[in-house]
Amino acid sequence: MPTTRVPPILTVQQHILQEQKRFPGASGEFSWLLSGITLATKLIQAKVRRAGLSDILGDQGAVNVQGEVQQKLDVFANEVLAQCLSVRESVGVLASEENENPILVHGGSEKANYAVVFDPLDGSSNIDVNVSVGTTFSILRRPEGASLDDHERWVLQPGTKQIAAGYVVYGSSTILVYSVGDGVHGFTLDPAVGAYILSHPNMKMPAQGKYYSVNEAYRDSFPPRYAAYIDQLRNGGLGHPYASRYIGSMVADFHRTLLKGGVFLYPPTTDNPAGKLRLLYEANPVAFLAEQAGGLATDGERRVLDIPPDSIHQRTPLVVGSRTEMEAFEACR
Ligand code: AHM
Ligand code: MG
Repeated sequence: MPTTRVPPILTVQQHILQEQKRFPGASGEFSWLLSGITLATKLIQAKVRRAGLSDILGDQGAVNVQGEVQQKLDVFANEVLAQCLSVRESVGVLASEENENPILVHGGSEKANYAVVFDPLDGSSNIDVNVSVGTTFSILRRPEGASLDDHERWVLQPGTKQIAAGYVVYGSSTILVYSVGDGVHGFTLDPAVGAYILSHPNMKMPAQGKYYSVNEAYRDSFPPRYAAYIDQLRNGGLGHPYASRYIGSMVADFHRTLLKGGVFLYPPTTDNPAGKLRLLYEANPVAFLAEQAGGLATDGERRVLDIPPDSIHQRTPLVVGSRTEMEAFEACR
């Protein structure tokens, strides 16, 4: 009698338990912490999927710390992540794009060892038009000797200190991509069973791609180096003329760059001389994943992961992508 074979299934929870062996003595707390993120992103994606059917589209009528209008979904995503993470005892500090100051959780429990920094819903301008948005996160260990109420110190660490980072794209499917510094792994949410299943093990960015990704409308206000670089990409200087793709959600633009290669840029502009993207919860997770996948990330002058942060919502220019495109950018001065 023929038997039905079930292909091997690895959920993100099982994967995290395996990866946790890299943290001797972590005794389940790290996987419990990450399960807070997976639960929250499942709740967020459920809301995103039904956005047009419930009263969740549009702005909240408030402005966040960046001076940006908060969308209702921004606020929902922020609250869900804060709730799911603040019941994990190992989490001491949370910092979010949507909150001016870091939040101390558990009133400062001695058992708390980690800070989680996140952008709950990246690509807000795309929410109302049914285009991909995402969540980015970065996990940092409590620095040696940092007191429980010195929460800025927990968070203001360079990207090299991230012990895990990742993102979720709420796109045509929901994909979670994360790394604990041992390669990059992608999990697709199976909506029928509500579990993230390993679909992209050990992701590697191709050494060269076909696309560059930048908001070219601002080109006249980029420093001259960026315009020269884009010209080089367009005119075949790297072996072939590049095409362009720009979604306007960093997570989605980066996800394509990770899978297909190429380069994503958010340069300094006249309106945003330090770039628009935030170092701690946007550029750092993406730079960590890019390097883990064989790519590179720079602010134009320095490796992104080496930038010492001086404020929680600090912005940075970002150029991230495949080796060939990044080496060409370095050479373009
Ligand atoms: P957000 O976190 O408020 O959504 O802003 C970040 C987003 C990125 O996802 C995207 O790369 C960028 O803003 C797009 O900005 P622009 O419209 O200036 O191209
Ligand atoms: Mg955002």
